[in-house]
Amino acid sequence: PFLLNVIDHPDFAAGRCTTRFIDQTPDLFRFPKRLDRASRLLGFAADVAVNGFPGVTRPPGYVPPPEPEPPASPHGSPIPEGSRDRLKQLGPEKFASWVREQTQLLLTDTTFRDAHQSLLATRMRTREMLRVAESYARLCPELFSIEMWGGATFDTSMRFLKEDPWERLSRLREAIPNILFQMLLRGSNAVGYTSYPDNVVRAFVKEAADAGIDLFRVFDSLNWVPNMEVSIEAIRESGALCEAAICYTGDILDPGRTKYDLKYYVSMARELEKRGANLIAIKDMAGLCKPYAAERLVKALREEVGLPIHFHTHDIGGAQAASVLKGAEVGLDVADGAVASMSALTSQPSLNALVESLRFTPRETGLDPARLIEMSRYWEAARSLYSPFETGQKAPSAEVYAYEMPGGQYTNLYQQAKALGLDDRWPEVCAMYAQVNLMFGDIVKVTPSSKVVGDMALFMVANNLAPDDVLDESRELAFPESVVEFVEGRLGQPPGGFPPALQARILKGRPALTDRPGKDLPPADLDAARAKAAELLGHEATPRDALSLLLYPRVFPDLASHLRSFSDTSVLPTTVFFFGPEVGSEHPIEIEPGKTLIVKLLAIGEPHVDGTRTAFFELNGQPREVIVADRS
Ligand code: 3PY
Ligand code: ZN
Repeated sequence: PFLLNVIDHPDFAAGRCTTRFIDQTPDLFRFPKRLDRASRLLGFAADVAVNGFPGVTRPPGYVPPPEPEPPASPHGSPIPEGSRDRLKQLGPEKFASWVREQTQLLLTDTTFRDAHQSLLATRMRTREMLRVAESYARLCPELFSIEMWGGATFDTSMRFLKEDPWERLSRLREAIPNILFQMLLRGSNAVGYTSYPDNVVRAFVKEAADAGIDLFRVFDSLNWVPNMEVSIEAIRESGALCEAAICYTGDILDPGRTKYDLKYYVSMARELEKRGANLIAIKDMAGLCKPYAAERLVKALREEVGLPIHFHTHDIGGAQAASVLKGAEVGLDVADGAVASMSALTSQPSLNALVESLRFTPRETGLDPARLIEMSRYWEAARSLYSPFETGQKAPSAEVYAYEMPGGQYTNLYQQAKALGLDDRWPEVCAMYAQVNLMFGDIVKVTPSSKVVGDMALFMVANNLAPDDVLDESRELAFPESVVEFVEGRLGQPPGGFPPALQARILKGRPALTDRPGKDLPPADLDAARAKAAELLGHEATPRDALSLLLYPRVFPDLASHLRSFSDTSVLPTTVFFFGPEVGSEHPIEIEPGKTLIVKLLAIGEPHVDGTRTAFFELNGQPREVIVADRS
């Protein structure tokens, strides 16, 4: 291969080579990977069997559960028409009018995204989603939408699950052609934690719509509408539905909290309507919109805005199904729920309970409770595969109203606190979270602004600082990077601006942005990113790969390297992926349609002197040995 590399090299072919050509042309030594897919998969399986999966502890006495069986659906029969067919027939505006005028409470299923993001640290693999996808298409065509992408899933797929998020989208799309697909977009933060150049946000929206997203729920983590404008425009251009969100914080019923009152939310919704939204979402990420507040808010929004209202909440405190129902009484158009076995606590209220609650009432949902029970059984079995990621939370939180911490953050921040040795001071961290919010001027807390509040709370508890100490000029404090960027305006502007004393103290006289951060970011070079992605992947890259790299410049190279070393490991059953194959059990692994490998791990040898071990496999009945470095 070396000689061929030389002869095929464009510089050599063009005669541009000197005697130092070989020394100076390192890519001559990049040879095509010789290992076939089976060997690479065995390499991965052996590595996990010997070293474990990074960050995952096998629970004591763990017996791998069987793969879940999807509900039986009339396979091969025509797929019934659903909301997506209606959108195609009507287009976004007329579709939105239909939503507003019809009488059912329409329902979104969040099980594929927010439910596992909130309950299982976003660890659900595409495999469990694909297994049940066809059943959804046939058994739940009455759903308004399936939320299945965006939020933290993009990051986690690549960083942790070693999957291409685009692949999840397109494969699910193929299996569920009839129901709207919905994603959560963080405005100018796209599916990341920082501001991206406008051309990246635009290209991302276009690709996501092409790959199958029908409805984008877009929000800004400070409710700053200018930060949503590029996304809103790009979504409208793509032909998808634009659902612009108002993030709910505070308590509109509390006369003592006037910053986020009913008027504030109504005027924000009006502004979003003016800017071209097709629907308005109430995004209640911390489950603070209690039943009577939901009633008042939905009623006002329905009266003051001409768009359908879609309510998203987290059942952290335990009262949120009541909020949905109170909203439904005053004209709420769409609500989010998660299938029962993936609902409640930090997740959404139970879809099954909402459907049952509205049976035989004017807002009946049209979904079949018996079919939803079957879905719940499926997800219950799927969830059991992810037991290492369960938080152990057993009951609703009584503290959520005091701390206003979003559902998805609670467990994350706890892990961060634990890593700093602050887990025994957790109540202090929570109380500090609430104090930091006030120090920051009472802000909306949702990714990424919630992370800033959390980082500051940890910083203050770890350094035994009270809010007054933070403002004390005589103290030399190295504030967390995220906090400095926040007061610099790199996430945008909070309502009412930054508290001037705090901003001056942290920036030490440096100027802050007052405009959209994206406005001054130079456009990203999409072609260069694609070329770089190709180099990392070792084969041609798509514009989607380029976006993955631009959004996650440190994560994508690791994913690419994983794919080169081990091939696409999303084909492995979940228990094999996280824990390696059990000795003696046989695993059929379909690496492509119609091509299945039968893998059986026979034994793992004792360590050799060089620190490696041999894993003895049977592959399709033939013995195979794999040498792995033992790093355990
Ligand atoms: C996300 O941005 O991931 C969220 O779920 C915010 O609530
Ligand atoms: Zn949510």
